[in-house]
Amino acid sequence: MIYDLVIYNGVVVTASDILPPSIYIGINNGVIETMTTQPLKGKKEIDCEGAYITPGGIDSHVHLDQDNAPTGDDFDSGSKSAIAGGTTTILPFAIQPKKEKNITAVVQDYHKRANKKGGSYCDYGFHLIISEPNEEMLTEEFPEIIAQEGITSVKVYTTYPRYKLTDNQLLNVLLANRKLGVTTMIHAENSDIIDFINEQLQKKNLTDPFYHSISRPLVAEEEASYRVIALAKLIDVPILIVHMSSKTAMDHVRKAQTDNIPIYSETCPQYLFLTADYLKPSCIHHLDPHDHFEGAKYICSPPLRQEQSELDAIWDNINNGTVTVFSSDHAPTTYDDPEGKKAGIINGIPHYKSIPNGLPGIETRIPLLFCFGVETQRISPQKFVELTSTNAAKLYGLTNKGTIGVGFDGDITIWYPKNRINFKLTNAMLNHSIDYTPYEGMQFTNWPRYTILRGEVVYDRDNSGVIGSKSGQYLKRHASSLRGPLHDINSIFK
Ligand code: DUC
Ligand code: ZN
Ligand code: ZN
Repeated sequence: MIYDLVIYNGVVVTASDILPPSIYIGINNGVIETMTTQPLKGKKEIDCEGAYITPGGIDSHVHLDQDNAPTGDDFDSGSKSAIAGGTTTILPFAIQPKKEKNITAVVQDYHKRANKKGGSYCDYGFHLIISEPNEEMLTEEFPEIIAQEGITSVKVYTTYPRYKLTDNQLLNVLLANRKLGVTTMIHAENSDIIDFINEQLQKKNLTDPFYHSISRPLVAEEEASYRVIALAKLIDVPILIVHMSSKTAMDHVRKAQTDNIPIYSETCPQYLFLTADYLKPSCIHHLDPHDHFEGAKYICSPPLRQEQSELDAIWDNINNGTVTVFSSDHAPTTYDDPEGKKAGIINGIPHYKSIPNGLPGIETRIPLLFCFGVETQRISPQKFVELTSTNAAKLYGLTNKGTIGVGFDGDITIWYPKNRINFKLTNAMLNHSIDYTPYEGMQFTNWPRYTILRGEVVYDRDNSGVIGSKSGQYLKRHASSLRGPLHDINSIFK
């Protein structure tokens, strides 16, 4: 038997195991057909030279082709960048603008966006962002979308006038999602605290990029995280709190998990690797000492935190199991563009409130955690796989993805053998359409050598980089399998 692709002489890592290097992986028609110690023959064969083999990454929090980021990545550049960073599946958002009543139209619009330039380099699905829920949407339109489009997750916000829901609206969404088996992702920051601080800063004319981080203090995330956990507890429904950056907020999640309440947590590279110092005009990591606006490159929400101890606490919560998924929150904006980060310079004065929010990171997410987590032995290889792929597959119902096993899609990342490469990252090395990376100058000790999407080598770092075509498929998803049956619903909510 000749397989389409055979991968051998590498160390296969799953979320639970590290297999011996004697395993041969045989892939046919895009699916892993066998894993055996018997040597296999393939039309194409890859000798991994003893390096790690991990499941293709799943980046379950990505913003592409959004109206609020006209200089950001679209599906073309964003998915290419994903592939070059070892990610084979992405879950971007389809966003309901407040005035748009028809969410089916919203999803159709995002299908068009995904196919605008001929499709995606990697597989993809959509989460839906709901900014104005109503009874008909939740009980009639949404069940149809789940059935037809396989969209089994919804993101909602506790902040931003454009998106935020009241607690009452949130409860209605949670109840509907419980009945439908949909996972709710929540952006948890207290909107009134942020508005209040903004007013104080405004009065004092404190508008430099750094004040963005002052305007969104830890306590805003802590309070809102605690509150949404309480709301989820009331309905007994799974939620994922996205992009967590605070130790105390993580403590709330850990306590809830200990009490067997289905609360999940997401964190992102920026909350492990960058402090609020990057927002200051004097930051030594900025490229141009004469440009006092460079802090704008690091504006994201929740903001980068001041204290290294907060970042260390996120690492601790990765190792103790509180963190469920590690996503990029790739929400980029070009720096040097009047519609990009520089929209925050008005009449020559920086105004942090007008600076588009978000960082690029779809391509650097996996290499960062591999180099500074696995290779430094700060986390185990299995934890790396769990956070970058397996848990996202389970949480978001990607039943063919998330591990290396017979019957699963042949989505695979092959690394270099240890100590083979060592380089300083520059933005020119990346495939996104953004003019900077927050990780410029960091020393990387590894990078995906090959990315394989359903059995096809789509990225070969030493031979032309991204070589795949736009063969990414739209993925209809299933209900989350991360948690077993819920308790019986309280009769007053039936
Ligand atoms: N929330 C996100 O999820 N991404 C970018 C900005 C934000 O507030
Ligand atoms: Zn958010
Ligand atoms: Zn986001």
